[in-house]
Amino acid sequence: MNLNKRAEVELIMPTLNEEKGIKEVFKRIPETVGLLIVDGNSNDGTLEIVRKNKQARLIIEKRKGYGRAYKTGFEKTKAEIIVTMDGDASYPTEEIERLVEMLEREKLDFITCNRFGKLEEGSMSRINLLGNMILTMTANVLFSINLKDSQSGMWVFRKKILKDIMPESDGMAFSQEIKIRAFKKVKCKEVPITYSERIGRKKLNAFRDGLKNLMELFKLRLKI
Ligand SMILES: Nc1nc2c(ncn2[C@@H]2O[C@H](COP(=O)(O)OP(=O)(O)OP(=O)(O)O)[C@@H](O)[C@H]2O)c(=O)[nH]1
Ligand SMILES: [Mg+2]
Repeated sequence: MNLNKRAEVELIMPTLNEEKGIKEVFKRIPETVGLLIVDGNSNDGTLEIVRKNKQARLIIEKRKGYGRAYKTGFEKTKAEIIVTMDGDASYPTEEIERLVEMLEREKLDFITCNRFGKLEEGSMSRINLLGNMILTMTANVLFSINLKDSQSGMWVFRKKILKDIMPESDGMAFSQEIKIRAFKKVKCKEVPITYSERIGRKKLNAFRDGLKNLMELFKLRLKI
């Protein structure tokens, strides 16, 4: 696939106070990829850093939530292929082009990246590991799917499928919901990647957010 036309592939990244992470991510994004930052009105140096980056378009989405940020980003992109990842440098930007090519070559609609492919030291605490296992197993049982990582934030997919798989959640549960809907409706693949320790301060509370995601799984089961 020719990735020279920037508009074709856009990396959409939600950020909330990620000044340290985003600096690192910016150094590693391939030039062929468009970049859309959906910022939750950060009060550290994130906005300044994004505004200085010529490759990046910036949207400020004041409404709270990871899912809300993606909904806004998905509405605003004109790209045919969307790539997502956190702004904390934990995901492998160098894999973007290979994954887009895989999407095209294998005529897939949606790729989700499995962080357990190669989990670098320090990238996931034991409580997060356990939480991930429980959430992924529950999702697999409830929805008859076979994911290895239901919480990964790196996806590569065709924009045109959004009408069939758009999640309702505004929060962190957006991530599991988009995968569940995708695996039920379109041609999907889960691909192992390397996952690194995040740069910058952790904001999630593993226990509270994990439990919330678990409840959301049961609620979603009643809907689809
Ligand atoms: N715009 C926006 N971005 C958000 C919001 N909440 C989180 N984010 C961003 O969404 C991405 C995912 O959040 P993280 O805190 O990294 O979640 P996580 O990967 O499960 O947790 P870590 O293990 O700490 O990295 C990061 O780039 C955050 O900055 C929000 O309310 N609005
Ligand atoms: Mg993260």
